[in-house]
Amino acid sequence: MLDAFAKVVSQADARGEYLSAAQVDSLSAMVADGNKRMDVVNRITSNSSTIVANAARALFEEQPGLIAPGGNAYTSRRMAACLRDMEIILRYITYAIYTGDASILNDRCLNGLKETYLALGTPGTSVAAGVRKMKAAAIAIANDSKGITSGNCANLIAEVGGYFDQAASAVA
Ligand code: PEB
Repeated sequence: MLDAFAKVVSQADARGEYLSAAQVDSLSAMVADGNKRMDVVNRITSNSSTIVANAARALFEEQPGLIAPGGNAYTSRRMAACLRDMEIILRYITYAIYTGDASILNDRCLNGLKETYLALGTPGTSVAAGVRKMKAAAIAIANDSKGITSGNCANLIAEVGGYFDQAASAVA
């Protein structure tokens, strides 16, 4: 489990060198944007139930077979497992955003998840579609300019989107 700082330090250590100027610059940029990063996580966290519920609703509307008899989210037990999985994935994505590094997301959540879904008969491509819906909702919430000082968040939002993309492609 790494964060953006530990990651470049371990890379530099592997070469037996100090951090490069480019590495220092990118860490400085991360520090300068630190409040934005915390704000983005805070917004996603405080809207997590809405993000999950709306993404699931949209997914079932698009793929009604999932909630029809025989579907993988049919019966309230499976529906609950599905909503829980989406919540878990979103939570690990917030950890990646906090730390600026996807290793905790990869190691503790995505690693082996595709195989788990295969074994369960859960369609991974449907989980991926659900994750992409959460991505759209989370980014809309994070980018909402109401009530905040406006600034350039393009890099940060691209990074956030990248974590959702990694989660979606890991299970599809
Ligand atoms: C991953 N999901 C399920 C299980 C596990 C995970 C390990 C089996 C055990 C259980 O039921 O609890 N657990 C989950 C996760 C981590 C973890 C991400 C990460 C750390 O520890 N069904 C659908 C949708 C999708 C879905 C496409 C989007 O139709 C999910 C939601 N996951 C789903 C369902 C089950 C499940 C289990 C329905 C139950 C399947 C079953 O028991 O038949």
